[in-house]
Order: sequence, then C-alpha cells, then structure tokens
Amino acid sequence: MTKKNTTLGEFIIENQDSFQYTSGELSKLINAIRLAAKVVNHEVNKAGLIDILGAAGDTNIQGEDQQKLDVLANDKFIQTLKNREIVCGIASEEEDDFISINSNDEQHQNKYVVLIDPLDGSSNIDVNVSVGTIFSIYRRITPVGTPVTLEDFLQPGDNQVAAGYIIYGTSTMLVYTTGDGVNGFTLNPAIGTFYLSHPNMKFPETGKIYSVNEGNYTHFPQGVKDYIKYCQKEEDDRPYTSRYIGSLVSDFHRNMIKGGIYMYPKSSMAEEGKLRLLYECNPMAYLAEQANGKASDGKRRIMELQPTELHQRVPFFCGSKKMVEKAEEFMR
Ligand code: AHM
Ligand code: MG
Repeated sequence: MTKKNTTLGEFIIENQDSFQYTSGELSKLINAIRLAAKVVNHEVNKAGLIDILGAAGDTNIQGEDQQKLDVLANDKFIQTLKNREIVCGIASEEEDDFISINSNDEQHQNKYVVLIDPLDGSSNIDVNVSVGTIFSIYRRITPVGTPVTLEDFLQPGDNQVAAGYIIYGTSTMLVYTTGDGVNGFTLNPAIGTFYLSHPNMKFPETGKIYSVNEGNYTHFPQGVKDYIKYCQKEEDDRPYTSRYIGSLVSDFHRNMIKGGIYMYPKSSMAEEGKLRLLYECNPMAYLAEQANGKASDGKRRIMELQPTELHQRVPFFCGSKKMVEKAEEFMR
C-alpha cells in the first residue's frame, strides 16, 4: 500500500508492475501527461492576470467558440505528447481530425493513441470557476510502423489502458487509473510536485447530490423528468441536493468524493446529448467503474458502446452505482 505523500514520480515507479504492458511505457506516458498538466496549470492560474482571456476568434468542429486557453492547452498537450516517443496518434476535442505522429515511419515503434479534451468546461474560464483536462489512452490496433488510422481511435472504452483528468480547482489535482483503482495526486505549486493525496478513491455506493442542467428540463425525455422529480421528493433520504458546476471534471470529482450522480441526457434540442463519447464519457466511465461507480447512456454501459465517429456525442449518466441504477430504472 503506497503511503500518502508519495510523489507521483515515485508512485509510477512503485506501481509499474501492476500495469499489464511494459512498465517503461506506462511511466513515459503518465510522465508526459504530468508534465503537460503542470504547464497548463501554470497558464490557467494566471488567466486573470494577462491578456489571455476571451475568444481566440476560431470555432472548433462543433461550432463552439474556442477560448484562448483551449487552444493553448491543446497545443501544450499535443507538443508534450509528440516529444515523447511513445504516442503514435492524438485525437482532441479541438482538432477536426486525428493527428498522426511519425506512425508511418518504420523506425517508430510507438504503440499508444491518446484522446484528450484539453480544457473541459471552458465556458467557466472567464469567471474563475474550475476547469479540467480529460485524457484517455489506448494501444493502437493497426501494426506499428504503419500509418495510424481512424480505427485505432474508434475503440470501445473497455479497451482503455489508462484514463484520467486534471482538475484546476482550489488546488490542482491529477486523478488517474491504469485499471488498478483510482488515485488522486495534488500539486504543490511551490515546488511543482504532485503528491498522492487521495489513494484508492471510491464513489460512495449512493449519495445525495444530483448534477444536471435543469434549464433543459422541459426538453428531457419523460424518464429523466421523472427521475429528477424523484430526487426532489421528500421521502426516505430525499430530497437530494442539486449541484451543477457546468464543468464535467469538477462535477464528477465532487460526486466521487461525496456521492452523487451526474447527468447529461439527450433532449429534444440535442438528440444525442452533448458530451463526447471518446474523450469525455469513456475516460470518466473508466474512472467511475474503477472507483466502484457506474456510467451508462441510460440503457447500456458506456464502455461497451462501439464508437462510429471521432466526435460522437452520447447521453451520459455517471456516478454512485445505486443512483445510476435508479436513474436507469426510471428511463426503462
Ligand atoms: P465543453 O467541452 O465544450 O467545455 O463542454 C463540456 C461541458 C461539460 O464540462 C459540462 O458538464 C457541460 O459541458 C455543460 O454543458 P451545459 O452548459 O449545456 O450544461
Ligand atoms: Mg469538453
């Protein structure tokens, strides 16, 4: 059992053996993420100080305004991952298409593809509310030394070898899993070191928090409306508390610690919901399951879904197991 106060660097070395593939690769991967996280953290923290706020003037493939920090976080993560010789492809919320990294060069034996949402909840940047980075890692399916293809990215979440997030909150944390539980590390900004602060994180089996954008209530399917009414009803341990930050990473993080459910259902305005399967829902689902929680599209396990598009959206219900099961019951 790793002690609290272990640094992330020490933790990676101590736990190498639990990774199902070669240990050096895991270390390089997590180290690259750790480094990019520190760089982005540095930028996010000075967001209010320098002329970095406001829209960059571009829109991404989903037609959303890109914030300057989105672009910056995207560049930093891509740059850092490219520089380590381990990744053969990257897909990002901020890039229309996936990026291939020397993957058609026989010299390069890079086996991993990374999918990222470089700065999730970016509408919160301008108002000094927590944002996050989400990442998901797979082994490529196509042979090394050949060009990486879309197929390498369209893998079901069950194939993930690692996933996690960085939360830029009151403190900055890196939370990740390699399939052996979930561990959280807090950054000491004075010396730029992540320390193990939340070993073996687990969702309470049930909770008292529901997180959903209730502004969309009238557009939700009847089952979702009924579940929300159930959460509000005065009975047993209810009414539950409503908490919605509008930043998936932050809502998920709080619910994992306190017990709760996060929902982004489909609605009559957004038939597939809003969140992206590959770099938002799958990594969060992997973390949730590794932490005794549950993630579903309302009917099926998120990680079983076979993706068909890079920027595919999916309805998302995630959190304490009993709460997600209850929500599913209402949607049946
Ligand atoms: P983004 O990737 O464009 O930031 O969108 C994802 C975010 C989630 O973090 C958050 O839970 C959700 O969108 C909020 O959406 P809404 O404002 O529709 O409630
Ligand atoms: Mg996002």
